[in-house]
This record gives sequence, C-alpha cells and structure tokens, in this order.
Amino acid sequence: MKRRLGNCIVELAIGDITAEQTDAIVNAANSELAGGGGVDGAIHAAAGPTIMQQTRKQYPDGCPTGSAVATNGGLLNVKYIFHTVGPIWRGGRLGEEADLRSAYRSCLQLAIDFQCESLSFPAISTGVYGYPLDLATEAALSEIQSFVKNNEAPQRIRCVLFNEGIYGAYARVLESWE
Ligand code: AR6
Repeated sequence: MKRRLGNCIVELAIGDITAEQTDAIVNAANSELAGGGGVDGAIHAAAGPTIMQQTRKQYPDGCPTGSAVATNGGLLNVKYIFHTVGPIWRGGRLGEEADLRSAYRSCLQLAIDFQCESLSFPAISTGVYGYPLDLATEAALSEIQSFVKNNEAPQRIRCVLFNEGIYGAYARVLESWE
C-alpha cells in the first residue's frame, strides 16, 4: 500500500528489513548500542561484525532515547544503517510519544544529512519495548507526515512491517490519509 505526500511516496510492506535495498534502513536499538534481539539482532547478524565495531568506536557513549546515529550498511544492500532508540513503554505518561516521534524525526533528518533518496523503518518500540501497536503506529505515521510536509524529505519512505498484524495497523492509519 502507498500514499503520495507531495514529492514523497510512503509505502507499507510486510517483510524483513534486512532484505531492503533502500539507501538506508533504521535499526530499533538500545541506548547502549549493545545489540540485542528483535530487529536489532537481525540487522547485526545480517550486516556483520563491522557494524558493532563502528558503533563502539564512533559512539562509545551510546545513543540517547529519541536520537539516532549512522553507520555504513556492512554486508547489507544499503548505504547506511541509522540506529535509533525508541522509548520503553511505561504507561504513556513519561514522554513516550514525544520520544518515539523524536526517534522517527532523527532518522528522517539523518536521511537528509546523508542525501538518502529512500529510507526504510521498522515499527520502532513495538516489540521488546512494549509500545502499544495502535498508538505507536499513529505516532510514527503522523511524525513522518509532518516531517515530509516541512522538509525536503527522501522521495521514498518505506515502513517494513514484520507481520500482517502490524501491517494491518499501519494500513488502517494510512487509509485515513486524504
Ligand atoms: N524486520 C522488520 N521488523 C522486525 C524484524 C525484522 N527482521 N524483527 C523484528 N521486527 P524490537 P523495540 C519488528 O523488539 O521494541 C532489541 O533487543 C518487531 O515485530 O526489535 O524497539 C534492542 O536491542 C517489532 O514490530 O524493537 C533493544 O534492546 C519491531 O520490529 C530493544 O529490542 C520492533 O521490535 C528495542 O525494542
């Protein structure tokens, strides 16, 4: 499913983000950039050990929640991996939505800084970090929409969703766009 927003196409896909061939993919990391399970584990496993070597060397202090840092794509078919840290869901009153929006915005800004024409996101924070899927989806797509309206964003933004349930949540929100 796709929607056009000005010069940008926002696309939804079901799949494994490590198979993407966009200029950059986003990793849902932790603030220590220590690696882990979920999409983080899959990306490091597929991209190879040089990614962790880069993050240790270039970002020894890790990455605060809501921010993002870049490495190259290692063995993947992408130029860059943007490692961002979404919030851990703690009930919703501790700034989780602002942090999640900031994670998306930070990656979109890195895409501009690194002149990426295309960027693929996973559903940040919706796995181990427990952010309720419908709320995360609303925040993710609304932040992408407002960023694209206000910036020279990449021409193609893909949300690569791991299963049909996540895809369905995204599709319901995207369908409501004019
Ligand atoms: N491709 C696309 N999406 C995926 C993939 C994949 N290969 N694998 C999982 N997902 P999670 P978080 C989906 O838990 O909630 C890690 O241990 C998954 O279904 O990967 O931000 C980090 O090191 C879910 O929808 O990330 C952190 O410690 C989404 O990716 C912590 O988990 C995010 O789930 C971050 O937690």
